Amino acid sequence: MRGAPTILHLDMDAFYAAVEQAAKPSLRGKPVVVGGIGPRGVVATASYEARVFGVHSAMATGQARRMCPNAAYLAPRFSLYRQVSDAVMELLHGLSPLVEPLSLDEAFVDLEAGGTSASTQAAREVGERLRRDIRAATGLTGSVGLAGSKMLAKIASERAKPDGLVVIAPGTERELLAPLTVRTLPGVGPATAEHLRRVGIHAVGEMVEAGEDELVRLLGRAHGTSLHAMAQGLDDRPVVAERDAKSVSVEDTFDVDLHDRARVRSEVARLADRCVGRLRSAGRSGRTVVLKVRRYDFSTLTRSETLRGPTDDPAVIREAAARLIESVDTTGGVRLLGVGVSGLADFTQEDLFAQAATAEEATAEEGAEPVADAAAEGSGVGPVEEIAEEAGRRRWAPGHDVRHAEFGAGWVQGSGVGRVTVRFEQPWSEPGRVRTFPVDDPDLEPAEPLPLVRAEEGSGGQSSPAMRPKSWSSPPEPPPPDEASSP
Ligand code: TTP
Ligand code: MG
Ligand code: MG
Repeated sequence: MRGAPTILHLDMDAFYAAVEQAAKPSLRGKPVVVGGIGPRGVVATASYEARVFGVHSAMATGQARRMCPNAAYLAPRFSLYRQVSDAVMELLHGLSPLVEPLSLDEAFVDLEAGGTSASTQAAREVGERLRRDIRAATGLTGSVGLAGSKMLAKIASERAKPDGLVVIAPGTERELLAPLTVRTLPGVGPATAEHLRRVGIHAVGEMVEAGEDELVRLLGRAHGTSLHAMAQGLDDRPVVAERDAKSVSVEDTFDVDLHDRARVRSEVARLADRCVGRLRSAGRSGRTVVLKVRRYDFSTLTRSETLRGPTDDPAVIREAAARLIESVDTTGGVRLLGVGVSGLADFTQEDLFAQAATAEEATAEEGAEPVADAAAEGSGVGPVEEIAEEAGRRRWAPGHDVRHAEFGAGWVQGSGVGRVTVRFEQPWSEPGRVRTFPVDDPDLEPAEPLPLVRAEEGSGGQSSPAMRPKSWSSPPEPPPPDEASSP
């Protein structure tokens, strides 16, 4: 816990949707939903304009379409999000060597480690400048939280959303946390919250009042002790530079050796859930589940199982840990149990969407089927929203970039019944016009995303070349002389 708010948490606003709005002038200020657009698709995120209608991350896209039929529904473009993320992370690295990314759009920064003086004023100035630099380099807004600990910095950036900055002055943490739901604390997932609810604890302040002994009784020693501290705003977790953390684990030592096999199993399940809580609060996922058992005679053994891909799914990790404990003889009694996950990776969600997209692609390539798919998906929805694959070869995903031999750069607004509708505009142009082509028009081809901010050589503007990601430092090809790019 620091005396000055020099831990910074940044989270970009409506990240994927904001990138799409920056790329597509006609969508600025409008509801935009990015996610799986197939029949079983899930919303990755929605622009704030779409959130007004109740659309949010992880909702079925079908449900979103019913709530907000007029939004633009776009397939994600991960490579572009990654490029923008790299540009933002580069700016963060300019502030301090200690940058801990939690996902593509989010990171902690230890400003003191970067030489910012330990004062509210200095921290606030760095935060405001960062927001301006992000805007200049990417055209996007991010929200910044500043506090004396990671937990509070993250709460601050949530309060700052969208497009703001909030400082939590050291010394006010306890008061600020007291009325908030227990779920605010890192490490309180649905299971722990339910545990607490059953004994009448809903708010963070009630956790403090319950006292450490009671929390330890309810949640076990390690978890109870750490949550009691967190509830008072005492959070000493350091900002860990990226890639330093290779595994996440939790363990409990029991006051009395466990002999009952059923109890051992239930403790393992509980530890697995806690481990998932840690994993998720770090925004990560892992491939190898590790079980640690210390027996009555202090002999300690570990067992591990490697999954096919990284996960942060509590059910999957719980089941793996359950299989592992079955291979351990615990008849003499157990002093300690631990569950860990290693082989950590980031961005589980992206992986899931990438898999979903591949699956959709695979279906789309099977010939006659996709037409039926498109028809099913299109029921009750405007035809421009569909992905269809009539020709059986080319697939025009809504939102993806194209280039037309005559009209230049644009993006797919929709396709269906043998036609594809393209809007010809670029990130730096006025909103462009729409034109429709046959899906197999030889003049039309898929294209790479354009940079969001055009490099202006030697301009006196506020953006300097250093702020742009390396991959964007050369100007893109000039827009073709078509009517859509008139300045
Ligand atoms: P978030 O930072 O949680 O959300 P956001 O940036 O869209 O909106 P805000 O922070 O302003 O509330 O997630 C960052 C990106 O991660 C998001 O734009 C899309 C992706 N994502 C998913 O793919 N699935 C999800 O369930 C969530 C929460 C996010
Ligand atoms: Mg965000
Ligand atoms: Mg985020």
